[in-house]
Amino acid sequence: MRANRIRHARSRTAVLGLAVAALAAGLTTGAGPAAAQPRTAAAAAADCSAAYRIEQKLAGGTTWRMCWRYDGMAGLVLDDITYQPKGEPKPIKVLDSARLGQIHVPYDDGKAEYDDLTGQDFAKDLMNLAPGECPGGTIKTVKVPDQYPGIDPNVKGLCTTTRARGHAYRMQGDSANKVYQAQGKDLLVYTVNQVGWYEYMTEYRFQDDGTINMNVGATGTLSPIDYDAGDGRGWPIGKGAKAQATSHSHNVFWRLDFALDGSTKNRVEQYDSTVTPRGNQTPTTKTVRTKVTKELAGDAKTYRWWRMVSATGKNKDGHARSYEFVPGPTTRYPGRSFTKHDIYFTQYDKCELFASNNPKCDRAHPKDVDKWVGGQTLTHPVAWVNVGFHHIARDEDQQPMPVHWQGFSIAPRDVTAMNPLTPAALAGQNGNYTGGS
Ligand SMILES: [Cu+2]
Repeated sequence: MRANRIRHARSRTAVLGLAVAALAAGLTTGAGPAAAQPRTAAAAAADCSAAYRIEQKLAGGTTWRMCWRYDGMAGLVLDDITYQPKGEPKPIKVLDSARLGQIHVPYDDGKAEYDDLTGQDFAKDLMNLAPGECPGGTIKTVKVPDQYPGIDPNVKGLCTTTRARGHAYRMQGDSANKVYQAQGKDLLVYTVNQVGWYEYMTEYRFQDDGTINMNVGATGTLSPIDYDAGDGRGWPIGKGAKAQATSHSHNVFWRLDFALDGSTKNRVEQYDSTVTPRGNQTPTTKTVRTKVTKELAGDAKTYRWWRMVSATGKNKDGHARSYEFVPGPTTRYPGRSFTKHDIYFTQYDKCELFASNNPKCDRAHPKDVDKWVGGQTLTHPVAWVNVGFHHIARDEDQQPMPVHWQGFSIAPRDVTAMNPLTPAALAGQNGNYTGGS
């Protein structure tokens, strides 16, 4: 514990020092701090021995399996994620890998801008978890790659546990007292990483119905060096008009490499619905599919959604398996070209790992995700999801700061022929089952 305090006190000082140095040099981006740090060696091949395997069978009969590893910049990476609901003879592959792609933090006064993953030691500052914050679960020891000398690289930092999420479904049966209901369970996998005064929770929740939720929560402490924004760029959090915490954005990117049914040759589809008013008659709504065959910078809007479709797998109804992107609330930051779009689909390139200030290419290559949308045909699409949160501090943010969450889900669409949690008594009710009665 003591070592940890020293370590984090040191890294906070380091962040502050570098930020000040960057300001003194007239820099307004995180490029300075990033350049000052050692580069991480290329990721080693995934080790999926027992210590790196996560397998959880949930109460509803669904089993999730995956491998975890820890990247020197991205932090927690989940590989080879499969979903096996009850009744499926073998695991159904969903993702080759799920990871954060960046946390970009620009301040409203224009004086600071950070790329937390590639420039601020996000991964190195993995936090030890107290037993009480992983109730009913297991805290695994993570070895942080390329840790600074003198700092213990082994951190009890990865929690895997299960959590209740309330109703999975409810349905009144034919007889008066028959209620079909089930309480849903999630497998929860998370880490906590400190950046400056913030602590970020990186959460993956795997539901027993096949949905995966990916969220980042920010908590910890408001940055105490930024308490002087009195010109509409901050909010007073001390007595009267004192201590104006500078507002800022947290723009979080996730990088998802799908491999539905074990193949990376997935197809991307966009759906748009148009509602047509008809005077006093009920309006009609028509939904149109657009195949996304080339790289895309996608803009969310109402009545628009995307899905990733398996090139090979079909469910028992003969429908192509897919996962649908379900957006969470977002405030899209228009200040940088890479944050201007909500989702990017790029052709797989092994050096494209971070959505901004990507340091992983050893060849001339653009640094930001928007520049990777260049008209290539998508034969192996990688999805980048961008969720922004504009943080205007409030009195309640101290102290500690309540967790504020941002994220999204991917939900199965036609992965199974019915609700994977369907009780046996209703298993025949697929399609037009009431037609004959
Ligand atoms: Cu914030």
